This record gives sequence, structure tokens and C-alpha cells, in this order.
Amino acid sequence: MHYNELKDKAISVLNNNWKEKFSIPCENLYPFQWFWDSGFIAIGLAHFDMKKAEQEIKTLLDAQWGNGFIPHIIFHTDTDTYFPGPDFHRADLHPQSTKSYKTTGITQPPVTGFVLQEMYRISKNKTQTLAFIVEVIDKVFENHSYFYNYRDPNDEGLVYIYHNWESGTDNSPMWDEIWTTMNPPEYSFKRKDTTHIDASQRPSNREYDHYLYILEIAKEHHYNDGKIAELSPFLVQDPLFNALLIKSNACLITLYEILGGRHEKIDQLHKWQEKAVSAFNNKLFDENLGAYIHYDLRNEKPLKYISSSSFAPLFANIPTTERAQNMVQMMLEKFGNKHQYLCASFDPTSHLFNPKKYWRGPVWINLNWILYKGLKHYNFNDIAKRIKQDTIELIEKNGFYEYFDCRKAEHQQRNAGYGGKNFSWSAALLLDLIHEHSL
Ligand code: 2M8
Repeated sequence: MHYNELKDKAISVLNNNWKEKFSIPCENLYPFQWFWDSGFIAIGLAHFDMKKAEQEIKTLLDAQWGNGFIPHIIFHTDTDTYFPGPDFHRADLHPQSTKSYKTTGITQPPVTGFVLQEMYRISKNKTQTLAFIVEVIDKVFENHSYFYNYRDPNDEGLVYIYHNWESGTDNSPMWDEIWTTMNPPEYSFKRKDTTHIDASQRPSNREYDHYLYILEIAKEHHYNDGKIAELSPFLVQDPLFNALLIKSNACLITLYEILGGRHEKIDQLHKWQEKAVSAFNNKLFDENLGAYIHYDLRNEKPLKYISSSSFAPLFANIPTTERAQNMVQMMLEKFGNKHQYLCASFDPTSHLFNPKKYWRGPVWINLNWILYKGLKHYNFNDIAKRIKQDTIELIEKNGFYEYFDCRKAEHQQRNAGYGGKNFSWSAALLLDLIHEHSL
């Protein structure tokens, strides 16, 4: 297929998922606006309709709470085709939650800072795009303030997530150890996702019990951050989440410098950044594994597993060049043999790896995009090129699925794209990748 044809298809996926002032990730499975999806989608929209890209971000930030928090889902419509919906989440229990929208009381990886910079890079009318950035940038800064003020109880420079849905990598085997420390009740609830998608590709009901239990505890305390830090059975410092926050800090600094003035904000961002990068390198790097890992703050122990999140620090310029070289070596050894597409979401050499199930192994386009940018930044051009080509090939062969089998053999006889179809961020980030002619 010629790139132009692929590009047209991607644009039509995004246009079909556009709902007047925001985008849904895909029809049926995800009928609302999601935080980090919106960010990636805006990057794609910026390539052919900057006004829509701006609107996507404005709508997202319009749902920001009084304390700077941005919710992970904004329930724009009243459909009951998704569980758990607003009546379960009850974000209104928090005194500073938005009164204008129904939302969740959990968040997602803070992509907005780097998304603004990507939009500026893509823009053909920089003056107009800067006018938009002036309108929204302080809200993103307030969001970062929220994280450093409320999500870093030991003042380490690393923020925690209190729910696996906050990580974005919802069903990663990473969390399995944490589930063994909890014993939630067996809730009776009606899953909606498994009416749209083959249940073997989604989390189990028992896993959902854990997800709901954490929310029940947060609700019981009206989503009070102090209480959550004290009581939530899930409290994790996640390298993907923190790397995206650090990348977004850096992008806010660049954008504020372009805008001029705002010295206090720039100083504050530098302070957060210095502390964050050093804590990240000291606490989240495991010398024996040679990889960045998650840290279980509740049980005070590192989670010693390698996943695609382990390589996200490349995107935020966190490792030294020497460390980055070792990371790439390991990526090639574990994730990159010639029978596999890059990059599986979980260590393919682990017994916990499952190439068909949600975040337990398949390739995800947003992570590939993050890794591609990171590898290019460090001039690992061959492997960056391979990730880009693999990403394009997976979509060309299968269509714009939510996730893909990393085993090349699986793609020979049949379709090996899984989860939702016509998935927005797969289309959006493909547009961005094919737009860059080099590599
Ligand atoms: C998936 O998560 C939602 C819950 O947030 C779900 O499974 O219902 C994840 O892949 C998440 O990262 C993504 O933002 C969301 C929408 O695409 O779907």
C-alpha cells in the first residue's frame, strides 16, 4: 500500500471517531474521552486539522478539577455501554471535582506538555499555534503542580499512581504481585468490554474485582489524596508515567521560553526536573536487570520486571548515553529477535508474557511511537528505523487495531491485530510517523 492510501485511511478513522469537540478511542469499546488517548490523537489531528487538535486539548483541559487534577475519562454522553461508568466512579465526591462534566477520580499519564510541543512542531502557522498554547499552557503547569504537591508524599521527585488504570498499561503482569497482597470481595457487576471483544484478550473478572476495590477505598475517602497515599493497597512509582511527566516538564520549559517572561514557572519546572531526573536514575534503575523498573511504594519493594515502559526514559532524555546503549542492547536481545515485531509490551522471555492479551505482551502503537522518538533522540537510528517500519507494517497488514501480536508467524495466515478496531491513537501516531520522511 502506498503511504498516501494509508494516510487517507488514518484520517478517516480519526474523522469517524471525532464527536464535535473531542475524540473517542474507538466505537463501542470506548465511547468517551480518555486523557492520554486525547493527547496522542491531537498529534495526529494536528497533521490535517489544527483546529480540531486544539479543540481536543481544550475540551480535555476544560474538565480539569480545581486542584489541577485531570481525570482519566470524561463521560460526555450517558451511554451505559461501558463499565464502570460515572455512577460507579462518583468523582463528585471530591470537593474540587469539576461541576461541568462527569469524570473519573483517577488520572492517566501526563502527556499534555509534550503534546503541546508536538503540535507546535507540526504547525504551519506558528503564530496561531502559539496563541492557542498561551490559552492552555498554565493549565498544564497546574496539572504538574498537582502531581508534585499531592502525589509525592515523601518528597522524592517521583510521583505515584494509585490505580493500574492510571498507568495506561492496565493489565500488565507487573501488577500481579500487588494483586497477591490484596483480597477484594467478589463484586457482582456486568462487564461491557467482553461483550465487544473476545474475553481472552481482556482482563479477567477477578482482576476487575481488584480494580474496583481500589476505587471503593478512594471513594470511601472522597478521593482525598492524603488518605489515598495512606491507605490505597496500590501505590506505585511507574517509570512510564514519570518519564512522560519529565518529558512534559521539559517541553513546558521550552514553550514558556518561546513565549517569554514566566520566570517563576520556568524556575519551578527546572527544580522539579532536576530532582525528578536524579531520583529516577537512582531509584528506578535496577543494575542487575540493566533496566528501569517500577517501584511498589505501598510494599516498599522494586517490581523486577522488564516491559516496554522500561525504555520510555529514552524519550525523556533520562539515561546517560552509556546506560542508553546498554538498554538498547537488552531491547534487541529480549524483545528484538528477527521473529518478532518491536516492541512487545512485556518481556517476551518471561513466563508471564502473553502475546494476545491486552497489556500482557502485544505491541501498542503509542509505546512504539514513544520508543521511536526516544531512540532517535539518542541517535540509535537503525533500531529507531526498525520500530517505525514494524509499526507501519503491522498496521498495513492488519488495519488500525488497538494492539498487535508481536510474533511475525502469527501474521502469515491471519489477522493478528486485537482489541478495538479503527483505533484512534493507532491512526494518529501512524500519521505522525509517516509524515517524517527521513528514517
Ligand atoms: C484501556 O483502558 C480502559 C480503562 O481506562 C479500559 O480497559 O476500559 C487502556 O489501554 C488505556 O491505556 C486506554 O487509555 C483506554 C482507552 O483507549 O483503554
